[in-house]
Amino acid sequence: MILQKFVHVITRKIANPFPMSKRPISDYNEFQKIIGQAQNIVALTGAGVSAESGIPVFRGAGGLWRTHRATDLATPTAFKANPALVWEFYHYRREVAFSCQPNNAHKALAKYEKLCKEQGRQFWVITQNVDGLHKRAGSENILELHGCLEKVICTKCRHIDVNRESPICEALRGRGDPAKADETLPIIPLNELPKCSKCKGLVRPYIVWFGENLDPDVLDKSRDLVETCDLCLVIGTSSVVYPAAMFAPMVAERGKPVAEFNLNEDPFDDGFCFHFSGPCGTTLPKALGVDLQ
Ligand code: BJW
Ligand code: ZN
Repeated sequence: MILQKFVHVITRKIANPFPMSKRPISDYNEFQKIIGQAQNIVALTGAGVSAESGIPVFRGAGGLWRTHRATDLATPTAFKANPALVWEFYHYRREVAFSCQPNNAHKALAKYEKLCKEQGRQFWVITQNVDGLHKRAGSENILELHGCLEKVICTKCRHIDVNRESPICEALRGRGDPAKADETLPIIPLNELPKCSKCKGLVRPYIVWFGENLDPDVLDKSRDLVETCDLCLVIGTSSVVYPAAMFAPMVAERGKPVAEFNLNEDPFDDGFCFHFSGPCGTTLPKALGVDLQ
């Protein structure tokens, strides 16, 4: 164990280009030197990357839907207890996501991926987001760790459908607006909730909820990328939800540079090389050196 820690400290010191610095630095020029030489880059994204598109984050201000914490509705227990309420929440989330546009952070990542492709370098986005905005911005190498809002899965036969209809069923029309105190409306009966196109069973959002396993193929591919990348960007995530939360620290443990982009002033981990504080719609295009005009 002690030997393992010693190896980590040594590898970090070798790979960290700024051994005198105790904390991550915010030097755009130095970052550009590192990213310009990186061959396998991973960008791990969270809710903060979509905040400037108008999609609320989960924790902190904006994390409530009516009186409920968003993370309390994103559970299998909540769905079992009240599928209509959870569907109202997701119907609202779908309407918001489908009507929002990718912002400069999504666009910068997509543009940088294209540049990497032209130069024979590898660039992947591993996202915790379910809003589909990376794809709509033009990113192609995307792994969606927590599912996506435009898919549903049958609770009976497990059939997965892509469904961008809004509302997804007639009973949800006009429901779910958090600003309207419509929890006094009658609960939508089970047989009026969205149904499977194959077996007519109840479908649920294709989202990974707390306590549920991630898609094993997505998880394996993500781990492979995290274990082999030579640079990791960690953008707009509180890094509290596992397994995603361990990815950037795993890269730092291997002695490879990690660059964090977050509104927070303080870095998540002092083992990261870079920390760029501020809205990532501004910091990320600047750091990647892409022109979005
Ligand atoms: C900006 C910005 C701007 C804002 N610019 N920045 C103990 C140890 C290890 C694991 C566990 C444990 N106890 C329980 C677990 C398991 C659990 C877990 O991690 N719990 C933790 C809370 C402790 N994990 C799971 O259950 C996962 N499954 C799993 O591990 O299976 C195996 C297993 C099961 C059971 C036990 C043990 C193992 C599944 C996790 C599924 C997460 N699902 C959700 C909801 C679904 C998505 C949806 O409906 O949309 O995913 S939860 C929610 O959190 C959502 C997000 O993807 C996820 C992460 O949140 P994120 O993206 O970081 O958002 P925020 O709001 O937290 O942060 C936003 C950040 O942006 C902030 O830092 C801002 O400052 C910043 N920001 N504006 C830059 N403009
Ligand atoms: Zn079915």
